[in-house]
Parts: sequence; C-alpha cells; structure tokens
Amino acid sequence: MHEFVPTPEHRFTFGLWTVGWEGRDPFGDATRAPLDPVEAVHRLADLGAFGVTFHDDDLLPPDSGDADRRARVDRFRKALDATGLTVPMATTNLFTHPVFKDGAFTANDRDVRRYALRKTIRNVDLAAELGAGVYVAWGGREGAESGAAKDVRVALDRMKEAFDLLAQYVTEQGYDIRFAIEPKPNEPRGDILLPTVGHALAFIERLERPDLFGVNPETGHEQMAGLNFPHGIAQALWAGKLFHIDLNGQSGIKYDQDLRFGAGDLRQAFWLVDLLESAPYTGPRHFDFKPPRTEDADGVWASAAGCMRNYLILKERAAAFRADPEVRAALAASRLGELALPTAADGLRGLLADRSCYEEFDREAAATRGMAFEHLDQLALDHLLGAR
Ligand code: 3MF
Ligand code: MG
Ligand code: MG
Repeated sequence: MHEFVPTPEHRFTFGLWTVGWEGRDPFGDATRAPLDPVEAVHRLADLGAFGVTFHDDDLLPPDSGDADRRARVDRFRKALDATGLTVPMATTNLFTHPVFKDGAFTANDRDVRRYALRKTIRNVDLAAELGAGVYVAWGGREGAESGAAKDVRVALDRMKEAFDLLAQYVTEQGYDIRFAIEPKPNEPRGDILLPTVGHALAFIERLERPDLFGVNPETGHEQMAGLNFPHGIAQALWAGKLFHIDLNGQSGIKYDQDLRFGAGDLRQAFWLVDLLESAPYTGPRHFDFKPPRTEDADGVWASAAGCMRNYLILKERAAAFRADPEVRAALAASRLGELALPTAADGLRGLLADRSCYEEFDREAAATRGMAFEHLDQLALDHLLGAR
C-alpha cells in the first residue's frame, strides 16, 4: 500500500489565511487564537508542503509603518530560507476593511478605487521581492445586492482599467509576474462580477495585455453555481489560462464551505486530479480551505494534512484507472479516439461533397449505436472506491 507522503515535489501550497483561520463566521466569534506566520511556515514545511501564499494583511498589519513592515518581512523570509518553503503566489485583501464595503476596483467611490490600486501595487512589490510568479485577484466585494446600485457595464470598464494599470505597472517594473483572476458567484456580495471561470476568460480577452492574465478557479466557487469544476478547469487549460488553482471541498449549491480537499464532491475531485495530473499544468496545487471552527490547533494540521493525503490518494486512483487494460478497452468502446479525430479533415469542400455524411447517411442506424458510457463510468467508480 502507498504511504501517500507529501513532499515538495508534489507542489502543495497553502494560504496563510487557511491554516490561520481563527474560525470567525457571520454567526460566531473566533474559536482559535491567531497563528504566527512563521509558525505556519515551519508547520507546513514539516507536513511536506512546497510553499505558502498570503494576502498583504495576513503578513503585515494594514497600518504598520515601514520599519515594522521590514522587520516582519525579514522574519518571514528567514523562516522561508530555513525551511526551503517558497512563495509562488501572493494576493491583496480588498474585502475585510469596511472601506471596501462596495468593492475595490469597481467601488462607486473613486477614492476607494484609487486606494485599492495603491494597496495592490504595494503588495505586488512584496510579491516580486519574495519571488512570486503569480498574483491572484479575487474581487469578493466587486458586486451588488440591488439592481440600480451598480451599472455593471461601467463597473466592468473600471475593472478593465484597474487590470490594465496593474499590467502596465509590472511591465514597467520588469517583474516576472502574471495575474490570475479568481471567479466566485456570490458571498460576500449578493452577486459578484466575473462570477464563473467562463465570465473571467471572456473578460480577459478585453484587456490591453491578455497574455498577462489567467484564472485562479476554486473548486467550491464553481460548485456553488452548480457548475462542473473539472469542466471549467479543462476549458481554462484549453485556453492556456490556468495560471493557478484553489483546491477545496464543497457539497452542492450552498454557502462557500471551503472544506478540506476531497471532503466535498468526491467524484469531481477524482476527475479533477485525473485532469490536472495528465495536463500540462506544472503550477502549485494550492489549498484554499478552512479547517472547521470545531477544530483546535491539532485539528487544523490534521485538516491540512488531509488535503494533501486526499490529493495523493486520488492521484494514485486516477493513475490506476488510466493504466487498467479494461478501462482502455472501455475508452475505445466509448469512442474517445474518434472524438480526437477532426470532424472534417477533408475541409469544407470535402464535407459538402460527401453524400455519405448527409444524403446517404443512415441516421436511424447511428441513433441506435450505444455509447457504452455506463460501463466506463462504473470502472471509474470501482477504482475510486478501491474495488479494483
Ligand atoms: C474567498 C476566497 C479568497 C481568495 C483569496 C485570493 C480568502 O472565497 O477564495 O480567500 O482565494 O482572496 O487568493
Ligand atoms: Mg472560497
Ligand atoms: Mg480562493
């Protein structure tokens, strides 16, 4: 039996705000004490993680002066150097302070928009200093609860303006940083702009430098909208836009549960790992989860370890599925090979001239051909459930 031991080669990363979540929710106070970022770095390294990520405010109290900031960054950096942990991604908190109650880049209040950009730029500098290659932008408060309060087309103009300015900034500074937009349909706003992977992909193509922008999809966020997460990831990969990923667990269309990876929709988790492990995605496997507020410190680390363990178990199950000769036969019977063939390699002329595909096509015979998908899917379930 495999040991499923995480190592840095697996590229597992965690946000400081995940293991550091104190358990404050809309109905209850914190159940855990604050976690020192330096302790988080050491504990994550001990568990076999590859890296750690952060919002500016996770590491540096928002009102800290220059000297205090420097001391905190140096202390954090020392822990990174001591453990070998990396910082592949950083992001901005544009949602906690009341000033962001109507959003940041799309707040109706122009002063807030300018402040949000400067706050972001300040942390982009730190991201570059710590070697992050990806800067995530989650617009949690960019949205509305009511109709006339937000002119969505104009708000999208302001969103584009913000991202164009950020692209100009990293280009002028010569930073090797690309941005990853994180979609979410709702929570904390009633409705959030760029609610799904598809919306974000379409938006990116309207920016001045689309090459600098990709997506950071989160398992639970797509599933909150009832969408198929592996399908969204596949489309992001197809577009060459999967810059980063937030892995966690979600059970159906409800609030953002942020369960540990694998503890939500297990079938989608299986197909997701199958996809990621076969795709040209070499980025971090980043966990954005919340150890439930029932847990004490030991429970937090058990939850973090569980994210990685579940990923590794699913990776082994997916590999066994793909290597199974019966699965290969079932894939052929389901005509996956045929899907990979161009529909009209003979071109439009050939298609129009081919009487066998229309005038003489035996539609009734084609309609009766079974697709054999159920046998294929049962083999997958057998592997997932450990029955094969
Ligand atoms: C909220 C989130 C965010 C983002 C983060 C950017 C607090 O549902 O997912 O976590 O992931 O702000 O990385
Ligand atoms: Mg979330
Ligand atoms: Mg997230």
